[in-house]
This record gives sequence, C-alpha cells and structure tokens, in this order.
Amino acid sequence: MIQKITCLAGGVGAAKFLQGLINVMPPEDITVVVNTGDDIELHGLHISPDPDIVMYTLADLVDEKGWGIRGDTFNSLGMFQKYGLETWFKLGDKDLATHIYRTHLLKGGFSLDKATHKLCQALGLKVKILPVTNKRIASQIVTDVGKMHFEEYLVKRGARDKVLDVVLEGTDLANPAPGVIESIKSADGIIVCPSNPIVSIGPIQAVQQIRDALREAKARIVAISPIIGGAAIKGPADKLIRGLGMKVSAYSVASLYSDFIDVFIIDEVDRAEKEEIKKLGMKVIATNTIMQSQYDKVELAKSTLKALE
Ligand code: GDP
Ligand code: FO1
Repeated sequence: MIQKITCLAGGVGAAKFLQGLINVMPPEDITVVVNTGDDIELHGLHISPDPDIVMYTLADLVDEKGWGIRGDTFNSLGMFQKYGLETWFKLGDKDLATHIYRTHLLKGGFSLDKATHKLCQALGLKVKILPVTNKRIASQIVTDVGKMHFEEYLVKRGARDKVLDVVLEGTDLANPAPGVIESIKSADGIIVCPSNPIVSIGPIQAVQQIRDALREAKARIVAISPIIGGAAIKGPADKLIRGLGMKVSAYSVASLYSDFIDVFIIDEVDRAEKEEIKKLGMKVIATNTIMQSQYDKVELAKSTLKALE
C-alpha cells in the first residue's frame, strides 16, 4: 500500500504535477525535495525560486505565469531602478516579503530548511517542502560569452547564448538537508516530477548521499518526462540538453535517470521511443503527460501512483 510519497522537484513543471497529486492523496503524506541550484542573492536577499514556486502553487497563491504571486505589483522595482540597482529579475512587492523574511531568518541563525518550514507553515501548507541542501549550491551555465548563474542565463539574457556546459557548483561538497535521506528511505513511493533534468533534478541527484539513497531505495521510483515530442513545454531544458551534446528526447532524460528509476512515464506522442527506453532497464508507460487543466494534473497523478504499485 502506497502511503508516504517523496517527490524530487524543480519549479513550474513539478508544481503543476503536485497540484494533481494533492488531490489524490493526503498532502501530509507528501514530502517534496526541491532544487536550490537556482537560488540567487539579489539586493542582499536570499531568493529560492524553485521552493517558492512550489510553495506559492500549493498555497494557491501563484501567478498564472507559473512563478511569483497572483496580482502582485512591482512598485519596488521602480525604486530599485532609481537607486541604480539591477531590475532584470522581476521581484514583486508581495514576493519581496518572502525573500526579506527568509533572509531575516537565515541571518538570525535559521538553516535554509528551517526557514523554508517557517514560510510553508505560515502559508498553511500540509505538504512538507525540503530544500535539497542547506549548503550553497549554484547551477552555472557555461556559454559562448562566458560562465553565468542559471537565472542570469535564463532571465537576464533570455537563454540566447550558446550553451557549452553546465557546472553544478557546490554539489560535490553539499550534504542533504535534514530529513531528505530519511524521506527517501522511508517512502513507499518516489516520484521524479516533470522538471528540468539538468538544472532542477541534476543538482538533487548530484549530491552523492542522495544519489546513493535513490539507488538503494526500497520504494519504486517513477519519473515523468519533461521532454515531449523532442522539446520542453517551457523553459530551457531542451537548450541545456542539446548544449551537453545529447539529443533532445524522452530517451535522453531516461538515460540521465537510468541508474535509479524503475518506471519512466513518457507522453503518448513519444510512444515510438518506448522499446529503446526499455532497453535502459526500466518499465515504460505512455500516457498523456501534458498538464493543461486540473483534470490533466489529477489523471497524471493517478497514473503515477498506479505505476508505483
Ligand atoms: P526550468 O528550469 O525553467 O526548466 O524549470 P523546471 O524545473 O520547472 O522545469 C520545467 C520542465 O517541466 C520543462 O522541461 C517542461 O518541459 C516541463 N513541463 C512543464 N509543464 C509540463 C507538463 O505539463 N507536462 C510535462 N510532462 N512536462 C512539463
Ligand atoms: N522568471 C522570469 O522569466 N523572469 C523573472 O523576472 C523572474 C523572476 C522571479 C522572481 C521570483 C521567483 O521565485 C521566480 C522568478 N522567475 C522569473 C522564475 C524563475 O526564473 C525560473 O522559472 C525558475 O528558476 C525555473 O525553475
């Protein structure tokens, strides 16, 4: 019987999937280990884009663009500009409160997982959100114009530079945040959400203790492909996969996870890849994985839970 689930997550794709999952099982039985490789310090504030996207989505606060707070205003950005500060990362006025509070907690001696817990508690979340690590990690993109932080590559420069390599800074020295390994060991099922395999799931699986725990997990591990029909639905996953010299396909994602997953869920449109992916040593399920409506999200969550049994 599947009771406790641990999910590995990035931002928008994972948050959509989790909206379905909380409708088919008790949210208090779900732990989400979230990527912090996108974390960035701006204006002296610690910003955690992926944990915030998951938190705002599950608290039903997220804006329709998939990040930030619904109905937020951007007045403070104008003031940042007056001071000559950088304004390429659009921090909303309400969103700023999250970053100020998180930074205040961190400066007061709270670890990142404890600070995340405080935020989630205040927003009434029943799902447990754990940052992958309390240590500083940063996804750096090596491009033809130099190495830069992932958010700088994506937001400041609009993902226009040619990707040559990806460096997951700090992941070799990072240890998992408290509760991460325990949640993998004690889970009845583990789900790798549809997230960027390079800069969202990449940093999670790059932490050696997590990778070992995933390989040794007693529970089944199911992953959902974020690549459909040879492209990402949103975000730069395809550009990063290509930049690392791989073909942009569900198969490539499966090969990145092949040492720890048992089942790979691909979209119906990629059914032709099924036999090739099976040869990587995993079961393959083809279904609709495009989450447009709440119905789609719930159906995908149901198929995933079934695959875990
Ligand atoms: P990124 O760093 O901006 O790419 O952020 P995420 O880790 O949130 O990754 C987003 C990934 O989720 C992208 O590769 C998308 O293709 C994928 N994604 C978004 N929406 C969906 C969806 O409805 N279904 C599936 N299967 N994948 C999705
Ligand atoms: N994405 C953008 O494309 N432009 C932005 O200005 C932007 C601001 C932003 C602020 C807070 C936050 O939590 C996320 C924000 N994002 C923004 C989303 C973020 O860049 C990425 O979508 C995630 O890091 C990918 O998982």
